[in-house]
Amino acid sequence: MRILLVRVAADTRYMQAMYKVVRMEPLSLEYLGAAVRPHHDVKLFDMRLEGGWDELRRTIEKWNPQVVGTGGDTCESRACKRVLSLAKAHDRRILTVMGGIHATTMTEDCLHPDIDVVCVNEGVFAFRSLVERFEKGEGFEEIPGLALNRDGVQHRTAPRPLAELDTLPFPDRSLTADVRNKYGFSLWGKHLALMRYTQGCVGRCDFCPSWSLSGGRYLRRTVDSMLAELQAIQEPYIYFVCEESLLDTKLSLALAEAIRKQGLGKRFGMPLRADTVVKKPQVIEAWAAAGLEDTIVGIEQAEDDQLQDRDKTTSVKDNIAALKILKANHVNCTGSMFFRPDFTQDQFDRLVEHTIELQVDCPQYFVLTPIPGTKLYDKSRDSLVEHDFDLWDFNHCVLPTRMPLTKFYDAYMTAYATHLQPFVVEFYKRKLAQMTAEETDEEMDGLMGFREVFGTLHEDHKEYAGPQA
Ligand code: B12
Ligand code: SF4
Repeated sequence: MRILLVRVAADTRYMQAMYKVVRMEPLSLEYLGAAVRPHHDVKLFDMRLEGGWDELRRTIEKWNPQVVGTGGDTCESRACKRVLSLAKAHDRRILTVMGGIHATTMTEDCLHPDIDVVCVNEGVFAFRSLVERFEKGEGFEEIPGLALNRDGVQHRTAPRPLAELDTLPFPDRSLTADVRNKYGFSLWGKHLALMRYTQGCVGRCDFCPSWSLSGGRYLRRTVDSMLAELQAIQEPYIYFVCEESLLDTKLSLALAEAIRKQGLGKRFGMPLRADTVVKKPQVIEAWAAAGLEDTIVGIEQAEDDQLQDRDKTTSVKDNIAALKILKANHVNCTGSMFFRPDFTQDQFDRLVEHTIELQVDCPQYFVLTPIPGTKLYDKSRDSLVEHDFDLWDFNHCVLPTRMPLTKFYDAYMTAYATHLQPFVVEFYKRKLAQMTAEETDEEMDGLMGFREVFGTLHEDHKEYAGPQA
């Protein structure tokens, strides 16, 4: 069968700006490709790099796929639907499939006349069975983990148990061979590959869907499987798509040691909880020796009571101690912080001040968003003020603000003045020194593009006007 997998690009200004600097390989689609190859002919089309809607339409017309699959975040869900509508407009016999985080946590929103099948959670084995049965002309009711859209009604099949990570095939990176040199993660690293190492988290934060998606479990791969995949990756920089990479001390030490011994010369980035860093400084040390260069740490808030409000079990004390350990090991910390929509100017100022006290190498700010599949969504669904999923990108307010909208977004943009702090400038210098002149120009252009969008975020709201000044 001819199968077209599409990495969507949302049309919104924020996401378009993001794709210029944050453009990671479509790992989920590479997994799906591996699931059905070599028995089927698979093409992966990355809309961020290979052209927009017209080019996608031409590709569909020219290649005439029998199956089209796509997926994305909530803020990309409208674009996903449009991809599948384009496929159906070409030929209604094409089997259209949507998966990924939005399809998993808002399955009912994917009841759409141009979507045949919705894949809930892990997709590798579901997609393989789907394609096999479609080829034979058989029904899909027996395949666990799906929602089948028929005549305006959605039927759920049995739930699918999570796959152990070592049972998954390695992602098929040859599907992106032509564009791989364009993948990167802003300042962190160009020529960057993604790799799945663990899945799940011990945290139960109310704004995060990840822990419930893994059924509260922490899944991990073996050292042998990790090494085998690592050796096949050409890129020098690898980012682990975990929720929290180093929870398993014994495994983490063994993997770091094996990587160091192999002398692969790779650099690594991974997300870590502050309390993991604090409890396991020896693991950080071992990973720094193995090439760990960057982490993302959810600092989130400046006060313990605000962290507790979000069921975050790390504390301000953990955050302070974690930053010290990371700095001692020369590991850069990208700290993720969020502004609550109901923040006052003083609360904005306090969080920014805290970022400076902590000396977060690369501060990243977001707007607290009650994303589907979270406890926060359940708590706040009656207070939503913005229902257009295009704006659910963690940068627009979808809950009521206390400040007028323009003031809120002014304060939001002003927070990024932290990037002029000497310790952030040092981070920029370290990272830009690893780039070619051309990459530096592209990166700086991209970052300036973000600035323009950030200055006018309020203009994107059609539904919510905010309180009067
Ligand atoms: C790594 C990661 C990133 C990376 C890379 C992201 C990327 N898309 O390129 C970085 C750090 C850059 C990032 C950025 C962002 N992220 Co992010 N990210 C993650 C994380 C931790 C892991 C995702 C991952 O790669 N998993 C591994 C792959 C293999 O699994 P998968 O994508 O789930 O795919 C499997 C199944 O879903 C399914 N599947 C997926 N697609 C399809 C399609 C079909 C047809 C089928 C059948 C099946 C299927 O099969 C796949 C294989 O099993 C998740 C947390 C999570 N638990 O998902 C958050 C997460 C997805 N990110 C999130 C968000 C909000 C963002 C940002 C919008 C934040 C921002 N404003 O900057 C950006 C947007 C990036 C973008 N879309 O371009 C949210 C999304 C919530 C939502 N409902 O929208 C999550 C869930 C984090 C959270 N806890 O809230 N992210
Ligand atoms: S610590 Fe991070 S990954 Fe874990 S539940 Fe909280 S937000 Fe999610």
